[in-house]
Amino acid sequence: MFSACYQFQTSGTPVSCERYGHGHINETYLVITDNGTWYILQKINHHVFKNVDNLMHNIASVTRHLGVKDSDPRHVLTIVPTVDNQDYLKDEQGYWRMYVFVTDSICLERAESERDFASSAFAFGNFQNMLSDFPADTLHETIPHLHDTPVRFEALKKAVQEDIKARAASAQEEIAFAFTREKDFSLMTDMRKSGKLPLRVTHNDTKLNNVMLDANTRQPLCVIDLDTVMPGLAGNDFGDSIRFGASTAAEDEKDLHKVNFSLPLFTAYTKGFLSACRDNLTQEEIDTLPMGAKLMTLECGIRFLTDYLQGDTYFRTKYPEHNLIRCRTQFKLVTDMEKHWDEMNSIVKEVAGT
Ligand code: ADP
Ligand code: GN1
Ligand code: MG
Repeated sequence: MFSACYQFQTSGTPVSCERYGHGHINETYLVITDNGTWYILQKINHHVFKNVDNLMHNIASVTRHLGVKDSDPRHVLTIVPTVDNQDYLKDEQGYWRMYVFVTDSICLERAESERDFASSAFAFGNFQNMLSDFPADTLHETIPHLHDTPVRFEALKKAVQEDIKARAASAQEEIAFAFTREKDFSLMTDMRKSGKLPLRVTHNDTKLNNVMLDANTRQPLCVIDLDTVMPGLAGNDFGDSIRFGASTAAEDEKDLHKVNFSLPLFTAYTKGFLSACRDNLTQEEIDTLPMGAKLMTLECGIRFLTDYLQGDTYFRTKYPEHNLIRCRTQFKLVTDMEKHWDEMNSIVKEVAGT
């Protein structure tokens, strides 16, 4: 066991520490103590999060803000302090933090039903609402330009030009796919710049596996993975959920016939999300929800592609083409969304009652 396990104020002494979950960024472990209490221990990815102090400052202040509104540790992610009363630990292996384990919960890699997906939508919509009175200017930018889509496109162009791993030849079709959509990348950032879209405090990583549901009732419990809570666009939070959860297959499915964009799942998410935060959204924000879905999917596709071209230094991969396979699923979903564009817009209008 890592010595870090013993450096937090746990109830009981840790007796086991096993690798846990399917996150692409941090190393996550389940720690169990001798009195049967469960904790989540994470080795923070310092390559991705350059300033851990700022990162943990964000998480501590956001969870404090949420905790004032709802003190149930199953509803708000709860930091376990170190024995020295700090929010994280630095040792010779890296940076560590511990969270209270959200008990009797499930975390899904795929939507098993429209109802589960709608529950996750409610959780993320509600999360955004609960942070609507959070002082955004006190948050640090933990990943600069995370959803700055034109900047992401420029990064892809540079990776293609440099081609440091000589992989561009094996990704010609994917590169062309992204390049033919160059104009799309600035659609929402331009609206933000001209003041048509407001900046909100958003989660920015609204994957289905970043929300915990009650194992029995399947009701939403808790939004987790708060590393990227920063000012952002409501449509991007909506869109990132759609990208991951409204697909009929896993993010790294190799058989693209199995990867389809599901309109019923899109509808379920739209209903859940808008039921939680519709009253706080502007008409422009509502109108751009489908665009958020397409752009977050396109962006994630080019992030995987860029990482593939650069030698897989960002996302955790299991085999050499893993990022390219992930890119292909995202682009398949973009193609599907383009085919169903009018329907997506009609669904949003109908659910929002506009
Ligand atoms: P990453 O940034 O690598 O995605 P996450 O914080 O999302 O890391 O954690 C990875 C996984 O660990 C989650 O998808 C979830 O299954 C599990 N997990 C994380 N925090 C908790 C928690 N407090 N309670 C229960 N499970 C958790
Ligand atoms: C990463 O950390 P995780 O696995 O929840 C990534 C997201 C991507 C996602 C793709 C901090 O999310 O931005 O959309 O992978 N998180 C970070 O699955 O880069
Ligand atoms: Mg995660």
